[in-house]
Amino acid sequence: MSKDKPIKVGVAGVGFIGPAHIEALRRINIPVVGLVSSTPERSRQKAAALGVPKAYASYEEMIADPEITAVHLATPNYLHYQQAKAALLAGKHVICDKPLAMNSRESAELVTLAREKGLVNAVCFNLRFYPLLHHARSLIQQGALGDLFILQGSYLQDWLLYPTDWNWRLEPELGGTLRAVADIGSHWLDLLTFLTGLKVKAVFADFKTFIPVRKKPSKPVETYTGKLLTPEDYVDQPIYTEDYATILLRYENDVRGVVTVAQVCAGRKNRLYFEIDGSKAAMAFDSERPNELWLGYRDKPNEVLLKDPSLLSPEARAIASYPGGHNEGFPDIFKQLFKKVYDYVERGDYTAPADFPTFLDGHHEMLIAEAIERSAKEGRWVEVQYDL
Ligand code: SOE
Repeated sequence: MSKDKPIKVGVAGVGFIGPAHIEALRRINIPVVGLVSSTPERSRQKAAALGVPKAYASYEEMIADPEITAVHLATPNYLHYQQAKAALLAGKHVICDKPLAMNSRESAELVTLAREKGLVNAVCFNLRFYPLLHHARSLIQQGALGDLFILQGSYLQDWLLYPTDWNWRLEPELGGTLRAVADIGSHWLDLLTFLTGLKVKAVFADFKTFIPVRKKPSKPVETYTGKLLTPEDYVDQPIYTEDYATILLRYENDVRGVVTVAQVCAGRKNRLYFEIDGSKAAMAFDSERPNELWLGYRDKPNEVLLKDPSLLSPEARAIASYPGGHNEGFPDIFKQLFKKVYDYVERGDYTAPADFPTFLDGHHEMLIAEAIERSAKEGRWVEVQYDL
């Protein structure tokens, strides 16, 4: 693809997260010229509702459009591989939601293909882009915590607590054989590696499906909207994906970790929490309070740093849009991620290191996820083999 061609985006998938992509792109002046949904009719409805000029009848039609230079994939997981591959073959840059693929064979192929084609590739590990998390990374790099000992935390949600809660992520053919681990655990694992620079070396996992049979609604349900259904027209559906996982982690440098991910925790709406304990100090973060970073000390009072650009490292200040006391939220992290991606696209040197998560990060998460799945099945430590 010509590097001089103007950036024009096509979006596939407009359920819960596709519209968040569109809104974030508009805020950074990246034109979204078309979208595609599951049927031509739904594409037309969504394009009209979201004010997007073109409604494509099919994904193939979208990637055949010469006007489109970059494709955003906000579709169910099983489509990511085939859609990303087709877009790369058609010469488009690809920004894909996580998990990147259904398995590491697919994700490895996408990494290699994107490299061969010289195209920009990104995975939506958007959590990295809270300004305080870039600041946390700077603190760790400067040695503020000392030698790292423990990376611990959780990612908890409640939107799948009741047997009547339903979503495509529950179906292995659509979401993959891992659910909570791939859907939200991948965010936590990516984030902790981003913050510390440490890779996961080995895992030991315990899984549980607390709700082995769910009531599947006969009509389509979008992510999070299941809470609003009434108990009519349901069919019994056995569930084979995990509601809960606790994973022991061994990182590089002999650092230890543990994370719990679960989607059945009442009151936890979308709570990623971590604590990092080091030889000098500790830090903690809760994504439901993303403008606060806790810093723990033994010999002086603990601190809570409230986001204020004037108090942040240059890397963090660069992704803060608003002054102190004006909160950055979920839509802002997509904006900051996409800003980095499209600045990189515009700079035009695609051999330069990327300052955003790429397909390689997505592939590494697939490798870790597969080790976790094997560990849970076999009840033993499993090493993660990084092949790329
Ligand atoms: C659903 O669990 C979900 O939308 C995830 O798929 C997202 O990645 C996360 O940001 C919020 O929850």
